[in-house]
Amino acid sequence: MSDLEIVIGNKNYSSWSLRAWIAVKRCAVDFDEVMVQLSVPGSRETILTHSQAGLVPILKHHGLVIWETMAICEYLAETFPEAQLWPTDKTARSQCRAVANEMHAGFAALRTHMPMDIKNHYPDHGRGPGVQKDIDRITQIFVSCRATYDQAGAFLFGSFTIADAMFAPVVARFKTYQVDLPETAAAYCDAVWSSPEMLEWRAAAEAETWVIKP
Ligand SMILES: N[C@@H](CCC(=O)N[C@@H](CS)C(=O)NCC(=O)O)C(=O)O
Repeated sequence: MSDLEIVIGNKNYSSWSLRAWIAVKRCAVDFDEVMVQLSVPGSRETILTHSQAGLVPILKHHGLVIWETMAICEYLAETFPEAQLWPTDKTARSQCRAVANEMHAGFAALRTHMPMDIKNHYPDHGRGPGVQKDIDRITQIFVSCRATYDQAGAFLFGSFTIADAMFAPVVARFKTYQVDLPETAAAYCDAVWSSPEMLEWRAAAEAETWVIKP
């Protein structure tokens, strides 16, 4: 049993859980995982036994309970600095924080009309009002970050950061709903999609049998 525990929802569907989980994985420390099956009778009551906010993900460490994905990511970055979850360079860090927070606070149309559903493929679905505008802005972020940090590695700011954790479920949505992207943005999505952590999460999502109807 580890002193670090993450409470998450179904891996096929819970986009916020994926963000926090992938950040924990990048810290390369032992942790326990508790899964709460979402959208079944009793889900909310079970989550409430872990956190009064009633949402996953939740991180627990030495008796401390942290809810909200960005707070979890910030705590991980402070507790495990060797993981370099934020870029070390101040300029890059400011931009990384900006895009990570933009994701956390925005893109409601994309989140509404293209819910994460990792193991399925819906090429003709999800193009609801406002979705293309969100896709365009996200594409702009991907292309601009890759243009700036191309030499430093395959992720938005070179090596993997909290920004990549925040956009990991967006990459999954782009795969499920077959969103056409310019070459550099598509290459970035492939880098996230085929990263070891994402492969592990995807395999677990594929193995789940629960179905949540939109
Ligand atoms: N603002 C929260 C959002 C978390 C959230 O909405 N989690 C969803 C799952 S992805 C949830 O717990 N839903 C409760 C439920 O489906 O019962 C965060 O950043 O962590």
